[in-house]
This record gives sequence, structure tokens and C-alpha cells, in this order.
Amino acid sequence: MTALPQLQADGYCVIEQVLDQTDMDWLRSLCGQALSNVSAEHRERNRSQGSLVLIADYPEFGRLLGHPVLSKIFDELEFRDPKFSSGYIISKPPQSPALFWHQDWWGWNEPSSFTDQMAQVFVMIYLQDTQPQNGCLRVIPGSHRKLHELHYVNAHTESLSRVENPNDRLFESLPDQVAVPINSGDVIVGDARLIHGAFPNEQSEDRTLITLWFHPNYNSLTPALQSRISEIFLRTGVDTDPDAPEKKTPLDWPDENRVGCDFYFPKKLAGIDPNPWCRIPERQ
Ligand SMILES: O=C(O)CCC(=O)C(=O)O
Repeated sequence: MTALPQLQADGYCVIEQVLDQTDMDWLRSLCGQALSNVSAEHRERNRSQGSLVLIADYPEFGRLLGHPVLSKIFDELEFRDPKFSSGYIISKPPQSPALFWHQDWWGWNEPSSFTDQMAQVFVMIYLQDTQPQNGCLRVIPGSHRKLHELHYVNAHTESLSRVENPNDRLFESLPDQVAVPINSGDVIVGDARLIHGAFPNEQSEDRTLITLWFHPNYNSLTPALQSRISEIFLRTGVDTDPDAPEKKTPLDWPDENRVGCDFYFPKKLAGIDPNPWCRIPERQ
């Protein structure tokens, strides 16, 4: 299946070998510098993820946002008006636990959440070959459109992030899971509604990933959703990285880092209340 039909049917697709060795070396070096600033407390608080570092603090990531490979992928996937909200470096140390099962959509009050409309997608770039043994992505295919029992569980809790109960079922394998092994240079795109998680990293090297969040058809979203997206972009009303050295947003980036990517930045909507956080769908 080509990328767009797979994304529509399964809720994710893998686009193979689009970033070259130079890109990957540069990303590994940039993420390595950012991760060297991560505190032990941050690691403890995000034990399941491994780390959760906002790329907004590192203006050099403008080059990734503006990379022609991304716009080519978006064209292929027929994203008409993609806007960026946030991005994270998620790095699992050696011998670290699974990432809990979850989905990332927060606008379930909006009726379009139950249609084919994709309001938010992840773009995942793993910085090394990644298989089940070193913590690759695992997904429940089709769960972006067919609600699963796990959609009704709030997985975005501090306790799960800290792995306070390693026996929680959200860390376990599921009968309907599919592993998504990839090679360095591949890019995964997936619908935020998809139930997904990651295997434990059982190997002796870090497993590092960059997740970028985009809104493929931003201009077709309600003003309330657009307003929340702008808040996320501006790091107001939510902050997953409270101990970051300075709280930058991409609007603080020097011009040289914004050029070629600022058309992805959502505009601030004056006088429009942001959509309430609604991370769990109502039972249909
Ligand atoms: O760590 C991973 O492999 C997946 C990260 C993830 O699920 C996310 O960014 O939402």
C-alpha cells in the first residue's frame, strides 16, 4: 500500500529512506547536545518516555521543520494547510521500560473526531535502526477510526510517566498490536487518535526519537481548535517540560532559524477561547 491509503486505513504509514546520512548525523548531534542538558529529575518524571524535551528550546530545529523532505511528504499525503504545534526529543536510555499505550488527540468533544478528518498527526524520526528489542513503536492498526477500550483510559498521568506501577496493563503487550520496526532515515506519520506505545529498550544504547506534531488541514478546523493549537505552539496552558532552561517558542528563534519554516507557525487568534482539553472520547 502506498503512504496515503495506509495512513487512512491503518492510522500510520512508514515513508522509507527519505533522510540521508548527513541529515541523520546532524540530528543525532543536535539531539545529543539537547539531551546532555536533561536533569536526573526530568528522567525520573518521564521514565516511561525516557525524556520529553521540547525542540522549541533549540532553534536549530528550524532546519528540520523547513527540510524539503517534510514538505514533499506533506504533498504526497495531501496535507493542504499543515501547521506545526510542538515537537519533542524522546530518548529511551538502555534497559528502560515500555512507553505506556496511549493516544494523543485532545479535541474529542469535536464531532469531526469521529470522521475521516485528520486533525493532528505525528511525524516520527527515529535516529537509529529501531526494532522491538531497542524500543520501536507499536500500534493498534485502525484504532484512529475504530474506538478501542484504551481510548477510554487517561494515559497522560504523572504516575504512568514515572512507572509507579510497572505491572500496569498499559505497559504490556496486546494481542492486536503490530510492531513498527524502522531503519534510520525512515519517517513515520500517524494519526494522533491512533493507540500506540513503544517496546522497552532492552539493549545497551540509547534509543532516540524526534516526534513533531502537525495539523494537516489547519484551515478546516474550528476556531476553538485553532486557538488551542496556537496556545500549544506558544507554550501556554500546557507545558510538558517545566524545567527547561529558558522557555522559548519558535517565535523567539532568530530569523535565520525561522526562514523556510515559519509558514508552518499558527497565528495567534485574538478573542477566541481555546478548545477545552478533552483527551477521552465519550462512549458512542
Ligand atoms: O517513544 C516512542 O517510540 C513513541 C513516542 C510517542 O508515542 C509519542 O511521541 O506520542
